[in-house]
Amino acid sequence: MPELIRYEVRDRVAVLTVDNPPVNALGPGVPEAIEAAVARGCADAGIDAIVLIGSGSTFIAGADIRIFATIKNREQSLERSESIHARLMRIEDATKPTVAAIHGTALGGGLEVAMSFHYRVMAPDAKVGQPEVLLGIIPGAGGTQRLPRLCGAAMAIDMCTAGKPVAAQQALAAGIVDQITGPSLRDDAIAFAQSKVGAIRKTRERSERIASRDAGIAACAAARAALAKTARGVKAPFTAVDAIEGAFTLDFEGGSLRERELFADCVMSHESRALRHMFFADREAAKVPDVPKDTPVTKIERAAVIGAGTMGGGIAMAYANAGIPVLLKDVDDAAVLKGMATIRKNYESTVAKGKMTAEAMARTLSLITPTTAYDGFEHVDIVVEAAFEDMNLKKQIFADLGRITRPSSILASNTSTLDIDEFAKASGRPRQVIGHHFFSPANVMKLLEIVRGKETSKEAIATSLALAKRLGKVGVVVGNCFAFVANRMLAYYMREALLLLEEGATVPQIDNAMTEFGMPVGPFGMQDIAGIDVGWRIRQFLKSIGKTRAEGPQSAVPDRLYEMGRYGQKTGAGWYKYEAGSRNRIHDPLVDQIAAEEAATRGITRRAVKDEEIIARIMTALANEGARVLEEGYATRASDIDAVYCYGFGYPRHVGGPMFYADAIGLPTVLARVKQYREQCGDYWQPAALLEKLAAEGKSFN
Ligand code: 3H9
Repeated sequence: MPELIRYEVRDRVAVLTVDNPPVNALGPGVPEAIEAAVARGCADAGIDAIVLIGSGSTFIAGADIRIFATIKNREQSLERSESIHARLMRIEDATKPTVAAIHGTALGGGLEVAMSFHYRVMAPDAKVGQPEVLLGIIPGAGGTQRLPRLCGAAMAIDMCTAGKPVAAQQALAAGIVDQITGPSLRDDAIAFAQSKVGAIRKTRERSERIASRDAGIAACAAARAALAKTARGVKAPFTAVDAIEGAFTLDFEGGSLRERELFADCVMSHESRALRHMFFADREAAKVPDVPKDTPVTKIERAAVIGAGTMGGGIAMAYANAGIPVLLKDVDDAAVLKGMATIRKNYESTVAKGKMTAEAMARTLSLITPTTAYDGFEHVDIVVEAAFEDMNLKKQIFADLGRITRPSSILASNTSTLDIDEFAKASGRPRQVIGHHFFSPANVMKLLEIVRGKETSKEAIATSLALAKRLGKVGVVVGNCFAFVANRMLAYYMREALLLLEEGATVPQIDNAMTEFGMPVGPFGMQDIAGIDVGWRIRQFLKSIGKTRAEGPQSAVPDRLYEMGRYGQKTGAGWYKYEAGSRNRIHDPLVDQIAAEEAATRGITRRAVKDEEIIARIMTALANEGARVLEEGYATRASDIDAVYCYGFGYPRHVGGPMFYADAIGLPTVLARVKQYREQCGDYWQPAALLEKLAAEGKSFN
């Protein structure tokens, strides 16, 4: 068994090094080992003080998240938290001063351990945080009680409800840590510990920041009111506030007990199961079975984007935001200047919102160089093509790129519908060609669908995954099927929404049902933003090659809107009406009338449709198509599909993605629904073979 804690002595200070790679999580044995090492230091006459430090890249990243899945019920959760609570009390009762020395991140249980030490010092680039809400839980080892004692109600609430880590300067100013160290954290922590010999200070006994009960209660009330607007559909942030309130209304023991009870409620919730699933889904997505971890990766130092339209501009911003210089090429000055003006406007609006400084904007903008020629393309490590969806145009571009760029450059396409292998052939360098499908707005949406062609090299895939992380995105590798995974599934989501509309639901009813479910915007509101003309163009292209977006009846309602010039928000009308200059969606009975006419043409008797049916049908369509994607091998695992849908279209992470949601309902139920809809709606509902197989075997997708 490797040692989880190393115990060394330097100048009468015991240095305890946690060694539990990769992130020193508090897995089985780690809290016990910390307690034992602290006790050893206290018992050792040759020791005056104790320092706890992490090995590798970080201090302690919190509890081992996998452990939560082993908690069977509330009682077991209470037992386990009581045990860690008692352990941290014993650590805090150390008879010699203890110092936590933080580098990397002290998160969740990691910060809780640090707060049970008498002092904390941190490296200038380290961060501390209580990110538990992002996992649907709250701090469960005294965080909601010790943190307010260090930094007061407002900051504790902020940290525990938003989950965002705070940087060293802010942590020092707030009183969470006592010193920011110089270049040697270890040496400085030892010196700091020596300066505290004889000075024991227990966080749980500190009262200055929680002295005003009324102020604490008022801060909690204000936080609840603010969360009611921002934290829709999730419970954990509210629960964190309830727990923090206990720091102001109860003594330490009472507040800690309340925290443990609230933690137990959270850890058993669907919200927590779903968010924990998504935590691992994000990371699993980076693992591609036939692309080993040690596959060589090209460091992307310079990039180029072709096409300065909405997507190309957004992609250039994503690169610039990551500090990568990027050439932005379009056919003429007018196009490229228009693209640059939009980019500038986007940054200006970020600055106006206070989310970026003017200097940072100038610095970032200076990384984007507009051009109308291929000059400089010979120096770039990657080109992302984001031209119009036209096969011949794109093939020409890839042929040019194959000639102009260095043999090692990656040639990526942002196509959403076209065959990557055709571009690969045209380039003459198929191993370097790959799909990089961004989602609009490309500088914001977190998904990067990485599409591997027949001959794409492992190096190109590994480089794309590393690049996605650098761009702040979740990269998911998918196969080269029509529309890839995200848009292929979206087609089924939209098909069902359109058919429900013809059957008698209204546009606002369907949109509201889906936003109540947790989507940021309903299917029709989303199309009004994206442009009904965009969908029309894709349908025309598909018609020309004898395809449809999704199997099943094709509603004619979107074409009727297109023919009326109703393209969505940009034309003041689409699925909704809009008043001049406003994005407020207004229900338009004319759309109901068109839907009724099309229903009559298809012989459908309209009826009242319940919200539950809307959600169930749309979710079943997604899961069934997701199962087909899996059985055809276009996604590696179900959780990749969950990541795709969450990060590409804003599917609520706290629900866990469409495949996780199906697992939660139970695959036999999902299968029964498919069969029921086949009876009710027609033979276009056919269960995926994988769904039938897994349901019969009592298994799940994930
Ligand atoms: C908690 O503490 C509750 C307490 O209140 C109660 C205490 C009793 N557990 O992200 P990376 C794995 S709740 C298990 O790619 P980075 C991760 O899956 C916890 N595994 O690295 C990955 O594995 P693989 C509160 C973990 O450098 C590998 O480590 N804490 C954990 O980009 C590398 O991860 C958090 O929520 C974990 N806690 O980022 C912190 N953390 O290689 C969650 C990571 O097999 N963690 N792994 O795919 C993070 O935010 C980031 O991992 C961190 C490093 C910033 C630490």
